[in-house]
Amino acid sequence: MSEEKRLKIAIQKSGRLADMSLQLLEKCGIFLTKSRDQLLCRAQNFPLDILLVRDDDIPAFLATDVCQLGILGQNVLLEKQAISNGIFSSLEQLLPIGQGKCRLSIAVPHDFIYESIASLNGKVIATSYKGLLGQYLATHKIKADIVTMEGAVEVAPRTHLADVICDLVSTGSTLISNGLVEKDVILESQAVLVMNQISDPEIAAIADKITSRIKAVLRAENSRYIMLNSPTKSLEAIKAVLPGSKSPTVMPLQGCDDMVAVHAVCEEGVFWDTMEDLKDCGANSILVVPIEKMLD
Ligand code: PRT
Ligand code: ZN
Repeated sequence: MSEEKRLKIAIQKSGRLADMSLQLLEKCGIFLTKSRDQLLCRAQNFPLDILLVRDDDIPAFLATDVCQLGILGQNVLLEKQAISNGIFSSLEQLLPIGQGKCRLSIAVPHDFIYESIASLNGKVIATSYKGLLGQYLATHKIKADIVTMEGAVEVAPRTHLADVICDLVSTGSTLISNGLVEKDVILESQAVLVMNQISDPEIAAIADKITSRIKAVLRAENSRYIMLNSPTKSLEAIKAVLPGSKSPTVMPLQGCDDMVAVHAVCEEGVFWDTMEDLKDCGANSILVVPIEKMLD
């Protein structure tokens, strides 16, 4: 009997994307058997193995077909593509996950006079992203020296290792506590699902299935189900206010000839402002509920 074919997906073992990646797979109905301390977890109910590794290693695992899918920051993927001569070019970003958002930015000390990117000419820039930074400087025709650091990039100006830095920023508090000011954003990044070309049709079918489950989970997470009662005459105004909803269901309300019930899936955020706008249009009994699963 031939062995069942299984797809391998690599996710970060520990760090900012680790819990999110595992939870995403669990929300796709995938349950793991082995403990997270191991390198490889096996899904019980899906032909999927999960490799728990450092995020920086995921592009190489993909490129060498050790795994076929991976979840990692765009910043890591694009940097690997920038510094290598084509070995990562077949890796494709399938979808943004909407988590791990950050930006790769140039930041300078308070007393550094930064008028434009040209102020970097002749300066020393510390970074862990020499590929992306190098491309950015070349595009803007800036000649600067790049000092590569693996971590603690933010201390480089204070220790006179560099004049300015290029590093990931999310809240900005690391920059502030190191007396640095963000000036230029080189890249807006977030976690992405990445795939390498798959030649085996059975593995490709598993990849399609997991990808469409991830898409469905992300779509459901970003969507809300709205229920409200509307005066019949206000229906068009109310439909115009419903965010990201294509064709709401409209039903009669028993005993109220001039009112209807409206149910809609809204694929955009439903904020208090939206609810207040709906109320101003004449809606009442407005209910907004989360959606657990969604498949077209
Ligand atoms: O061990 P392993 O190599 O797997 O992990 P790692 O230490 O390389 O990565 P990790 O877990 O720190 O980050 C994983 C991914 O999270 C990154 O590749 C980014 O895609 C994303 N991400 C999102 C961030 C940040 N936000 C972030 N703020 N990665 C790093 N930072 C660092 C940044 O380098 C700086 O030191 O946080 C500091 C700045 O944060 P703020 O909030 O003070 O601005
Ligand atoms: Zn890393």
